[in-house]
Amino acid sequence: MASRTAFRTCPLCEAVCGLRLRIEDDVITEVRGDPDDPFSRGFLCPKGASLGRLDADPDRLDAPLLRGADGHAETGWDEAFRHVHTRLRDVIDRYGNDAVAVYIGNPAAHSIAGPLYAPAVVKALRTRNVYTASTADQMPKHVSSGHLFGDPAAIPVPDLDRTGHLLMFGANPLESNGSLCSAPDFPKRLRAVRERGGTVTVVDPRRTRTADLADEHVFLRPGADAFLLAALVQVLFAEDLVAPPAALLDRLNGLDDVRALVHDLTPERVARVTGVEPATTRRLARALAAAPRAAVYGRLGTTVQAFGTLSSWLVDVLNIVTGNLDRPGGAMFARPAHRSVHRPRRPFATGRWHSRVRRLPETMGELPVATLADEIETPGEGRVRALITIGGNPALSAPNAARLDRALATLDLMVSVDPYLNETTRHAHVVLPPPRPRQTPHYDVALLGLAVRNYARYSPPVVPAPAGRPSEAAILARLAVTASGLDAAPGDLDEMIIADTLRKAVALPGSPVHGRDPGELRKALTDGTRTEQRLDMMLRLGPYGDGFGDDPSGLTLARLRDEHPHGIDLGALEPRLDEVLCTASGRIELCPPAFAADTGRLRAALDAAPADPGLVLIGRRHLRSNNSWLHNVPELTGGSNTCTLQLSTADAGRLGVTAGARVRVTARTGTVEAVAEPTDRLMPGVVSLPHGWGHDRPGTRTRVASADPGVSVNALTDEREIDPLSGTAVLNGVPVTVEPVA
Ligand SMILES: Nc1nc2c(c(=O)[nH]1)N[C@H]1C(S)=C(S)[C@@H](COP(=O)(O)OP(=O)(O)OC[C@H]3O[C@@H](n4cnc5c(=O)[nH]c(N)nc54)[C@H](O)[C@@H]3O)O[C@H]1N2
Ligand SMILES: Nc1nc2c(c(=O)[nH]1)N[C@H]1C(S)=C(S)[C@@H](COP(=O)(O)OP(=O)(O)OC[C@H]3O[C@@H](n4cnc5c(=O)[nH]c(N)nc54)[C@H](O)[C@@H]3O)O[C@H]1N2
Ligand code: SF4
Ligand SMILES: [Mo]
Repeated sequence: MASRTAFRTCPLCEAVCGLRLRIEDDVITEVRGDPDDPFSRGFLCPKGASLGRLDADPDRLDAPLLRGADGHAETGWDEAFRHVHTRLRDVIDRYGNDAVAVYIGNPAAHSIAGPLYAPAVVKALRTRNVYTASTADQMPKHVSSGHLFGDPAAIPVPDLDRTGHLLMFGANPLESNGSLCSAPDFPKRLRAVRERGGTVTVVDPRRTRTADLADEHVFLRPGADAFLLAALVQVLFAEDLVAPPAALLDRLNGLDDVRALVHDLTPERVARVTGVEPATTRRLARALAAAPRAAVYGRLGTTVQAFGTLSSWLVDVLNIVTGNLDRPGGAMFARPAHRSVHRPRRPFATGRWHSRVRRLPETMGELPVATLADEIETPGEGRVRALITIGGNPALSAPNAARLDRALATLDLMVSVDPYLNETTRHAHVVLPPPRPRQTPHYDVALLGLAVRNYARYSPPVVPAPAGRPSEAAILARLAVTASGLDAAPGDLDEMIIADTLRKAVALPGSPVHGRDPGELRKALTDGTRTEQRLDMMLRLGPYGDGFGDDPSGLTLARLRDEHPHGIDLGALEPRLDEVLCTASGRIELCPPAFAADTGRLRAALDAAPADPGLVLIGRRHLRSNNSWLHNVPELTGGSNTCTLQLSTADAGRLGVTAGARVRVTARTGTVEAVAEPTDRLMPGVVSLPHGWGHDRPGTRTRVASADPGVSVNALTDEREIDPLSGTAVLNGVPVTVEPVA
């Protein structure tokens, strides 16, 4: 048996760990952490360890599927694309471009193909109906950064390895391995903060495993982050603890506006909604101000809630007013190797168009996934009749997903680029499956800009895809060409993108290729596939690149791949605010008018808060799970990874619910039944269901997942509830009732 070792990045979560694979007869037979990866240094979690089993999953699709009267049947690639072409043209000709919607899911952010080719599909369709998982996730952070810094992609990360004080809101990296903060072995990095004498504080309605590791855990009512964060800012101003260094102050507009805005949001006033003792709030604020190197970090708990944008903004307000933005040990901007610092910038704005039915504003070219069902169901001009999904499972992941699931069944055409026939893709008329992970190249275009060290790694495919099997990049390129209606080859798309990028780069003063001939530069890109050539171009134009010969020792794809197969460490994060800032004023806009206006809604919610808010539901992530699609790997199922309703022991006693009993959970949108798990880890008044379950639908082909289906938490979430500034779904803090099942 031919056995060899291969290296690649784990594509499963944001921690971007390096893997060492044993390959026998072209199959992955063992997965270890890559000890020579300078960033992950051999770390591996159970999900990464099971990549071989995921890769070999017999339920993965090996050929395109066409839906007929008797369900889905395999077909050839040409036949599948002919079908897409004919039916897509038909919808566009009859109803116009906006009748075709796109939904791009989470795995599209964990590949080369997603970031480099999904935008081309969107562009080719010329539709306003663009949806992604971002509006069920991190969009508030983009909107916040867009307004504050001018660039929605400029999201500062906590400088984990150097901070002396970490204040975390709504993040559970011991299960999730971190998000909007790529840090392999996040747990070890957190422990190290304490080992070097620093402190870690976790603010969460649930005492998580991350909270266990912290110095302090503070219970906070779901959805109340903005109130607590505003009170922290208020204390800093009131106690004269606001002291940004002169260099930061010089780049700041709106400091006094923020002071005025929060002046009355005292710890005492907000305590009735936060559930946090005023003395605790004051102590947290003082400790943050006193720490020489501190970072505030907020994640999913702070974004998928009614005040997601205000919370995301106030996290950075705290980092800025305490002088911790853009300094070692504080909140810093990564400098990814593939993103040129010389690029054309457009002013950031949201609401450049609105959704048809609910008039919700566009953010980053997207409409809220919370309104996709409205756009499919509501008659009239511009109604969505066709949907293309790329690596997404909105039939489980979207708010009120049960409604969306029903709506998907009514589409004239649905096309899914996805390796599984699951809850979403079962509705697809055509399923286009990408090859297996071992046959797929990898570079983290989307995640390396959020890493706690500057780092890059390229993984070529470990084994070639079978003959005739297109890569995901090739599938998306062909889909883009098909959607455009142009008579072009998929490779023409790459050529157009390369030409366009080079043309802009040579025109930009300061760029390493300013003034050069784009045709000559194109000729220098000879390495590998066209996808690899595009990556080579990005790296060479990037901050460590060779500038197409300008700096002969600089990075190229060949150098990264051949000389650094375990990845390259490009150093600790460095201050780079001036490189990042691109607001119209050239300064940080600390108090954007839209955010100031939204504090009116915050105050109204404070005044209207009932004395007894009843039970509210939050989500939960398990270490051996990944959103909706790892439940099909036998090694990862069972044990603690089960779909139970957690509730506080106090509430369980009050409701007469014992461990293992069945309970019925009811919200405006629906009802589910689950097994109860009373725990002292949840604050009274809060219940929790993990997300990504509900694998009991007919017509799917995920046999392991279907055997232990669980229930969908998104049968209970409400598509009407969004954070208006970002269109992001409110997935936490959902009002529910719980009763024992007789
Ligand atoms: N094992 C595993 N890893 C994953 C995933 C997975 O499904 N499984 N998913 C990946 C994805 S897509 C993402 S986006 C990341 C998410 O990464 P994290 O943000 O770390 O994810 P969660 O574990 O959902 O943590 C959110 C925390 O917020 C708390 N919370 C809920 N509501 C509130 C609130 O209103 N305020 C506050 N302060 N806290 C609240 C929850 O109790 C929970 O502990 O994880 C990624 N990694
Ligand atoms: N109630 C509640 N809802 C939530 C959340 C929550 O915490 N609570 N979390 C939200 C968050 S953070 C997120 S990111 C979203 C996720 O929402 P989605 O992205 O819609 O859902 P996933 O479960 O990540 O689905 C991934 C899909 O991609 C497919 N896939 C896997 N690998 C590949 C690949 O290589 N290529 C392609 N093309 N497809 C692939 C899988 O088969 C699956 O169909 O869910 C959100 N929904
Ligand atoms: S932490 Fe994330 S990237 Fe690392 S091995 Fe686990 S799933 Fe893969
Ligand atoms: Mo996510």
